[in-house]
Amino acid sequence: MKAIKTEETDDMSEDLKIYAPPAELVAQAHVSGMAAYDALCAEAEADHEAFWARQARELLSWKKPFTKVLNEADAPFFKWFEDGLLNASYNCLDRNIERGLGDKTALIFEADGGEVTHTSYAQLLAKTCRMANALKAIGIGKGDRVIIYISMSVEGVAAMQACARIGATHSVVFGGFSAHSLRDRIEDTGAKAVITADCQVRGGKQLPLKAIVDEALTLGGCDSVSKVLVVNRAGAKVSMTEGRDLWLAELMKDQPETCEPEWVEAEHPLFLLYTSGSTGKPKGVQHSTGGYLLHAALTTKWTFDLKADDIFWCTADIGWVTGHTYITYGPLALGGTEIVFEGVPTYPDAGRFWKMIQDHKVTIFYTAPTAIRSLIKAAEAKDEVHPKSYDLSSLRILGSVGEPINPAAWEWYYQHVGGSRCPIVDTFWQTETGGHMITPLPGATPMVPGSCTLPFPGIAAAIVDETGKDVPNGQGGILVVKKPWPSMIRTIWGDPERYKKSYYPADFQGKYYLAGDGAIRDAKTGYFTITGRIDDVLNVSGHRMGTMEIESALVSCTELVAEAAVVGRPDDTTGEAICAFVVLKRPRPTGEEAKAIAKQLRDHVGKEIGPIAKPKDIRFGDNLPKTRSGKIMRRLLRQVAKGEAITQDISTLENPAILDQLSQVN
Ligand code: 6R9
Repeated sequence: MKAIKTEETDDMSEDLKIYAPPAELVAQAHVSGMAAYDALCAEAEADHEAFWARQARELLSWKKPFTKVLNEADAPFFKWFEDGLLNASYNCLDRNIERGLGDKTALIFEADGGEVTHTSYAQLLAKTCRMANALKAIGIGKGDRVIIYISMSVEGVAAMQACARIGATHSVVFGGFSAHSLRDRIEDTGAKAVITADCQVRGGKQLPLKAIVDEALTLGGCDSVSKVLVVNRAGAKVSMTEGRDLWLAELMKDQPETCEPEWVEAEHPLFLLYTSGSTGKPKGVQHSTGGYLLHAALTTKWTFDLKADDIFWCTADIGWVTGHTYITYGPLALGGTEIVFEGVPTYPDAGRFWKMIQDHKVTIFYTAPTAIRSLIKAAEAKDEVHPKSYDLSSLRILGSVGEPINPAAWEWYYQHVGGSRCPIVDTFWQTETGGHMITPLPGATPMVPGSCTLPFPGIAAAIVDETGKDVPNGQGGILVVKKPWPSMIRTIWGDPERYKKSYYPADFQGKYYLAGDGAIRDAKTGYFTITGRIDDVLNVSGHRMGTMEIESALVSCTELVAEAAVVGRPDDTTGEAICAFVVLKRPRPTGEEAKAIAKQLRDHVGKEIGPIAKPKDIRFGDNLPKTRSGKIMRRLLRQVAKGEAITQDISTLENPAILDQLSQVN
């Protein structure tokens, strides 16, 4: 990988706005300066396996050291460090205590209402072990799957660690998903147990969790579940089914505070996490133990430059991959101190993030562009919630994840949150990649707003055309990764064929990992900019949603909906917004009636998938625009959704009048 040279920086600034990393950060960073970055890239390029093997030996503790690095015999089902034995929870907890960090704070938990609790490494280990023993007591062991449906909490992190400790594979389901989505995941994983809470508390409100688990389990297909373990978060009223449901605290009460880790092979599945693809049901992305944990630790170290006295705050939920890698695994594997926040950025007001940074003296802050954009709006409307009203001088590094960050939001984040002192790491990666793929390193890479800059050392990212040929810089194309890397997806749970088809398609002779995003490299600097998904996946507030999933949810409202097409349209706050075009089984409604039906359909989608999937716009037509062969003209619908003039040839449209109908927002 040819990296840009620092001396080119002056050159580049003629046409690009370049932000150099601050000298004092460069001086003490884990990866200090572009020469160090270049050297790491060169090391990986010279011997890919040796590079990763060195990192795996330096960063992880192995019960039995690996002797094999990469096994490509069954490509694209790659194996890394396959004969090594380790345990993820041992790496995140015990070994930090063995290194003298037992009393160090691992987690600073701040509840929705503002109460703060500190959990030391020794306490987190004790809690994890008691939970691990509790899981064993109900018959969970190595290879069993456990669903975790809980909000941000110490228990949530401990539950993931407890599964890892006994070799059970966890699958965390975001607390915003509906009973139907939860049921689908339970069924697909064949989980033996569900760990949940009575409720979650967000924005001053209690939202049920246990009741949704109860509902999911009545929907059918969940026979594998024999136990539901319930955390008492807020004393909410729940019904407990005799013989199936147990209060977790009661089960843990008499369990010992020690639990011998289950030493697993590096390839043992640490977790499954469901994410949307362009077709069909969400995919259960399977991650390994060794390779995944390695990249979680290495990227936390290099991208966030995590040091012993940092206070790290990743605002993502543990229900998303970002919460897995940069809350549960990466920072803990390095013995860091991190914030776990239960609430929402706008409660009690939109200054909550800034107040928490001030109160906890956060040094590294990692959030999503959509959060930044909504906080910009609030801050510009009211000084009290503007970052300038808080002392944010503890910050040294900022991060962004989940979607492209537009240059205006980048500049605001840089100036107003980072005081023009803190580098922003715009980290491009995916559920499937396990950790950062293309990102600046804060003490090395000169930054350009809106660009995720250069590949992480050891990641062979490239841009190719449809035939797999490299495209020259300055020309857009398809983002691929040319060599396997340790934290990559191993398979789609229960569907290896779909894994192959989705990520190693025949178009590239099955040789390159297909990310599903388009990208372009700057002609001069070689910097990457992600141009958006090239498939039918939307990114709404950093959440991945398949258009097909939302369409199926709409047409599952069989009494009303005949046909539906879903597209994305740009949105100032959420990045993309969901726009649904619907043909009803009854005459096309207008006015108040149309509004009422649109609401009914939104609620239906909320019930089928979860509130995050509710379309922002719903529009009704007598028909959808189709080609002669009956294909829905999605490109046309995207233009209609944006309110743009139609530039496409619509001569094949049977009834052009429907375009007027579909332009009307309800
Ligand atoms: C970690 C995460 C992955 C998709 C990905 C891309 C988009 C993520 C981005 C970004 C531009 C960034 N994406 N980070 N686009 N710049 N820094 O978000 O995983 O939920 O699987 O989403 O998000 O489109 O393909 P996931």
